Amino acid sequence: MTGRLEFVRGVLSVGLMIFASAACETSSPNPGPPATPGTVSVFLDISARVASSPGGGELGLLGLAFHPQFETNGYIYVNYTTGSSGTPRTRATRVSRFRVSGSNKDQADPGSETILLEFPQPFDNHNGGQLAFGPDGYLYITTGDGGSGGDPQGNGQNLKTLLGKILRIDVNPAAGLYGIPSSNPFAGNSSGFRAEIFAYGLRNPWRLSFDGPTGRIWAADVGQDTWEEIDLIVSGGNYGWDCREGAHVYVGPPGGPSAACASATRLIDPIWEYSHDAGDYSITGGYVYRGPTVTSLRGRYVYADYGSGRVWALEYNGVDPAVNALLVDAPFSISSFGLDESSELYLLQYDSGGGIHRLVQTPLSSAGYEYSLARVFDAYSPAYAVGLQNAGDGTGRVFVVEQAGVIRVITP
Ligand SMILES: [Ca+2]
Repeated sequence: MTGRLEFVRGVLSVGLMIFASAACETSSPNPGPPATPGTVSVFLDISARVASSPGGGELGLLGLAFHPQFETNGYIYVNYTTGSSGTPRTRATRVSRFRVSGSNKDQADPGSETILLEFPQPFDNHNGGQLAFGPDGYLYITTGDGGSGGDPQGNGQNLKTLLGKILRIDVNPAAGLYGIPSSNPFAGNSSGFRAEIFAYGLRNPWRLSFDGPTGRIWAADVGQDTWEEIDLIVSGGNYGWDCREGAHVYVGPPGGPSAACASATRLIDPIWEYSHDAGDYSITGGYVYRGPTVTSLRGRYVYADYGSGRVWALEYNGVDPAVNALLVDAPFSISSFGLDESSELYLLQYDSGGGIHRLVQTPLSSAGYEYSLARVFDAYSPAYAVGLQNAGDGTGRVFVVEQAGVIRVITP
């Protein structure tokens, strides 16, 4: 469907497992983050410069990352869309750095913006938006293919554009705004390829995460009309779009594979894909669980479908085919996942009065576990939240990204 926004609110589904009833919320069988509100305050408000479409659109403040040395330098990085879709069209993605206000680590200075990257968005959908520092200290940025449907500009396979990629930059350059890591796959090329590119052939990689113990980079790439996929990202990898959707040859509609697909080789298939046949239609990438409370999920990649609200865990040992398990079927859209400093995993309910939830495991009398969701920080109903991060500075705070352009800090 041309112009279909997959980042739209889906049909609410009925909870499959015992779901966050009041009793369940207050009598969690696991220790973990309290269901207390914490203190919530505005960390950064840049809504006046963010072009946003909360309530189903894909524009907005989409990503946040803390500099690995945030505790000493106070730097944060954000990814947002700006500009207008009118004539002339000025819609663009920005990746910017901000700094905290003086010594106040509970507030960023809106006047401290330094734009590192800005590039035009030919259509309003597919803006990627993930920012994350890797264990290598470099900043990874996911970008969408520019939008519409079927990648009409062929951006995914075009190494001369930043669209449809995973980028990697050095935010601590000797000179300039950012540097190109010398180990980037196209560093120093003489073909006109963008040296920021780390991997390509992506459609709309809505969330990417690192798993420390295995060193793997996990990305969830939203599909066109048929297949949602999970990729393990490697340097220089071509993940197929728009030659393939998932592990399948892409023929459209709309459009079809771009001309570059005729000579594209070594396409990397996802390690997992699922179809739209059962009501799912837009993958929300998560994290490999390494937290303290949901012990049965340790080492498994937890992710969801935005549209159906279903949450799964994928087990992958690097050799055998991945094994997938349904955990819960939430009665709301799930926009993103996040971690606190203890690596506890949260998921974000996407609506005007959203919630922050975590997974709870309950042992079954026979064997195994069943899973439910428990709402936490429950005095705060984040409007259209799309991200949750910790600062890694030992304070225990978490920061919630609201799509309209506000970041709030929760001090437990
Ligand atoms: Ca792919």
